[in-house]
Amino acid sequence: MSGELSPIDKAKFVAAKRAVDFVEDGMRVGLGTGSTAAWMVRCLGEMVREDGLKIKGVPTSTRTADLAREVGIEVISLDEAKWLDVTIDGADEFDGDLNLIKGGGGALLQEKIVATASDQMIVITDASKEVEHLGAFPLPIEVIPFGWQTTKSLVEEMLISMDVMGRDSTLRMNGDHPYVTDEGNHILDLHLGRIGNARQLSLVLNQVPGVVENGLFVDICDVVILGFADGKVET
Ligand code: ABF
Repeated sequence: MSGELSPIDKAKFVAAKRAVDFVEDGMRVGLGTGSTAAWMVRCLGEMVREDGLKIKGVPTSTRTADLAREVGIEVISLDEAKWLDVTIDGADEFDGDLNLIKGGGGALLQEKIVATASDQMIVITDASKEVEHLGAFPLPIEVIPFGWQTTKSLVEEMLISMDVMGRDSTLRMNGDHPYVTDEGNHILDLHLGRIGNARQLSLVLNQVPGVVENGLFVDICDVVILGFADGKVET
């Protein structure tokens, strides 16, 4: 499967390949979203088809659900699974405390729900995502469409009192139209530059009326698996 891959894709592939070693027969597995998670889904699909691995997959987006079915993984809903043995997903940033920024792929809401409903969350990524402080990557928050501009203003006002460097936010677009999540919501990307207290910011953001969830994953990730273009893996 790994054929002639670009260096970044090779790094993603080796991280994904290492992560699926944690998946055993009979497990209920949360399937992440993004290009790294897609490699993991393909690896699991190969194990299902060629080694007879018996798992049930709970996807974190419609695009992951489509890929999982395509590669032969039995897909069930989170309500059917009730609880998961492990979730494997990507990230946009991770810090030394394994706190994450996720949501670059627009799936943060389902990703956070699924990761939280798991015994273990494994992040698969590459060294470029490692940061000393979260925040250089714009923090995605999911907001309902009703009054989103008011929500945006309330969020920016709230940020004035928070330990962040920047306070601007932008509505994520999909071409000429606002991006729409699987749940029919919009995404605001917060250009914070540097986040001083991720735990506090995550709690306060979700108090703003209209905000559904934010892309800060605090105390959720258990292990980060780093892949490298030379085939090396670090956990
Ligand atoms: C997803 O993985 C998103 O939360 C995050 O933005 C993305 C990272 O994408 P990639 O693996 O393509 O770098 O879970």
